[in-house]
Amino acid sequence: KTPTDQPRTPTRPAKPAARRISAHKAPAVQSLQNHLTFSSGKTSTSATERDWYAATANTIRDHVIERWVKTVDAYREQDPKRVYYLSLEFLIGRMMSNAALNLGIAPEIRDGLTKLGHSLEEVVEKENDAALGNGGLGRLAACFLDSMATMDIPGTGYGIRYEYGMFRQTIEGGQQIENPDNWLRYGNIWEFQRPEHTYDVKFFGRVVECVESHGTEYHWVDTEHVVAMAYDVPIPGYGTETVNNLRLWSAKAAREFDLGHFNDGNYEKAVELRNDSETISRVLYPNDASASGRELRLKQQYFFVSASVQDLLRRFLCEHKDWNLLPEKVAIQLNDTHPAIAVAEMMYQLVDVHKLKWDYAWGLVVKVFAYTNHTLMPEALETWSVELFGRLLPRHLGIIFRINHQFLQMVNHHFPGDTDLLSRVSIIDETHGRRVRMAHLAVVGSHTVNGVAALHSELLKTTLFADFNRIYPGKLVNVTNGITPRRWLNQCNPGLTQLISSALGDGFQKDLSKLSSLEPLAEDADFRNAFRAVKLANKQRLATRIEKLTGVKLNPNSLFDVQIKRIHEYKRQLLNVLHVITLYNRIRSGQVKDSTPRVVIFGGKAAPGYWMAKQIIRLINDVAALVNDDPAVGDKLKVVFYPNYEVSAAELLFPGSDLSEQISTAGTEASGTGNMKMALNGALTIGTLDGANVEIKEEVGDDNIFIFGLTTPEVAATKAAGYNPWDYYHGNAELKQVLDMIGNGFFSVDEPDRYRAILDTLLQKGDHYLLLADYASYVATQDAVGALYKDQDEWTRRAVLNVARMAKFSSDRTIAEYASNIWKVKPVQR
Ligand code: B1H
Repeated sequence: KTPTDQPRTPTRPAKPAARRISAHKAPAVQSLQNHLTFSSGKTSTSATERDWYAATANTIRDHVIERWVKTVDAYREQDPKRVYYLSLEFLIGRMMSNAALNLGIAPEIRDGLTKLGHSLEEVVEKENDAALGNGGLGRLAACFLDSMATMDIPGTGYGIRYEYGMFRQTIEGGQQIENPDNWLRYGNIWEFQRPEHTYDVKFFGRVVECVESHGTEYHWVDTEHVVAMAYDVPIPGYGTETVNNLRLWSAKAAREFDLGHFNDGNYEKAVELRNDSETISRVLYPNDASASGRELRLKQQYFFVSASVQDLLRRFLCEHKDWNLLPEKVAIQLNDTHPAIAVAEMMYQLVDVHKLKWDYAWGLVVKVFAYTNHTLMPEALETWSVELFGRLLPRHLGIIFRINHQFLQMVNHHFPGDTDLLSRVSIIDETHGRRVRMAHLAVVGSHTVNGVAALHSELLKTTLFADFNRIYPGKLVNVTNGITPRRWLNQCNPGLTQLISSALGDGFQKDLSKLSSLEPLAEDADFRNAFRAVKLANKQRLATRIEKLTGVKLNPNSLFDVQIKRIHEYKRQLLNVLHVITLYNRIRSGQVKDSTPRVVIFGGKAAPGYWMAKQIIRLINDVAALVNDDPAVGDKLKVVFYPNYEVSAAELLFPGSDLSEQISTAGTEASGTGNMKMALNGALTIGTLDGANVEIKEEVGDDNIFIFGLTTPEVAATKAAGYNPWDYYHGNAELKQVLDMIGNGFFSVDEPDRYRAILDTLLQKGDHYLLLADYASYVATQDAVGALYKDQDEWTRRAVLNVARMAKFSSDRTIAEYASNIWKVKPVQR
């Protein structure tokens, strides 16, 4: 007899009763109407589109909450090892469609809305992106949350609930204007305020040494306090009951903080100071891959780290008494050095607050932490002046000094007399004023340090962390980045998803290796036609949006050549522009009779203080204005700058791309993840042997990717040999013509000198990113791209093979590697 044959005797009557009113039993229509009435206080006649969004989101949220509370219970009962992902950025984007997809209720929600006379597509547009990140690093954190939940790994994200996320970009007169991202204006259905989870975070003050019989105690006194209040965001996994938690901290003024002034009768001063402390979580710093160095940024870092460490230790202590268990129950991943101060905070909590012995505490700390490095760019390596650090966090500076002292003693023991080595690896840089090197703190405080693609990890071992690789052999490893196929295939590309499902069935969403079964279909003409039709429809959809946003009308049969990412010199959007102008000149001079019609699309934000990046945006727009209006060019070439590139825009742009531009100078892009999203959506890559492009090439095969340019060793050799950009300028007539046009004001007739500085960085200032050295190779490769595109059948065959060979780049694979090699955490069986 199976258990189901037994008559059911309800042992706990409360449970079945609760089930009867459970949300997921109610049909979608009923629930939508209920929420419209009882959550928004509207009727279908008074409801706005935003009210319908709220009703839809609330309906989906009910299903999420049911699983969320059960997940919390399951974790409490099973007491598994947990992983805490500390990140100053979580670039989540919209949550509603993703939740519906992951829960498997998208069809019934769509249906319900249709019955009520609305469309899911319209309603979705009412949701603001949660843009709590700059670019790849923040989006990676969001993909990791999705994968951890999908794989039933007990993972929690910790970050900041920025009141303003990434600025919204508008283009005025060709130039970037930054507008505040007031994303919480109409409330946020996806967050739950947790006033019961608040922590005091201390700043400033001084340290008092007390010599006791058992040793010296340090008391951090006269501090200023800020309260961190938790806001929880549910993270539903795909095809599982698991819903994990993202806990974001918001700064609130501490009560005693203003009471002093209040009692003095200075009410206004009290309110003013409130404002000051709440500034900490006001806004995301919009600098991708560069450190800001501002005091408020260090405050943000310590604020969220301290709250998170207090919170996870509280949870640990609720369930355990034995500190020896800490490394068996807790793994903490540092997303770059931004949360690296957690190493010092954990020592502070263990030694000063919980009174553990220093050496014992340190042994625990190193077993708990691991650190991911995301960049070799020198301007992104965080250091803080000892003066600022000591003023803001005097006790933590003392702790770091002691960590450093013991570390340097150990190094000196193993490499006696190598004083250069000691000064190179010291956590305190004594050569540029005294500065705290956060990367060194992170390496010393972690058991494992990883790079984010094979090439990047090798470069870490041989360059940035070469000394550490000698001191700690085996500590440096690689974990190649990945992307979640739920958002970046299923959600953003329903056409391709349906085509794949009809060929292979479902299942690839949770096991991307299933895509390999598409390989034989690359040889199937019917499948290729269907694949091409999907791509065309996606391009049509994109073209419609672009016309609405920019007024530029596109021919969807053109080759859509797309570069979307943050604007940075190392990413070389400017090299792309040089190619665009080359094409323009060829068309104008009638050199090519039947060139492949191209649409070159750029998208991305420049850091507000990064003048050169902003110049590049302006140049793109100036070139676009000229090219798009030139009747001699017509459909042969169009140039578009897509404004306000963000996650929701990416979801439209990746599926509508034919050609993926991944053209950074070799050795500069740690990984890239847009490269993976493009290929997964059936674009071919034109790229350098940089970051994860190297591994994409390995997977798709040399024939199915366009590789050009200098390799990393060649870049080094070229520079070592005394690179002279003028040689390339004089040696290539097309290049010279393009550069002269930029420099002489061809694209800025009203201000001929506008792009003088761009020209100067290339010719006078040494062309640091070797655009001129790679130009000829890039243009020749682009010619091959254009030629292949004429053979639509062959192009499509290769595009299908790209999709079929993307299994490696699922973030599920990435998370599986972190889980087994670094975190030692297992899925929770339910
Ligand atoms: C990446 C950053 C970054 N690397 C500092 N470094 C920041 C550094 O606000 N800050 O101070 C913000 C971001 N972001 C990117 O990480 C790499 O450039 C990409 O190549 C990589 O794919 C991505 C994820 O690993």
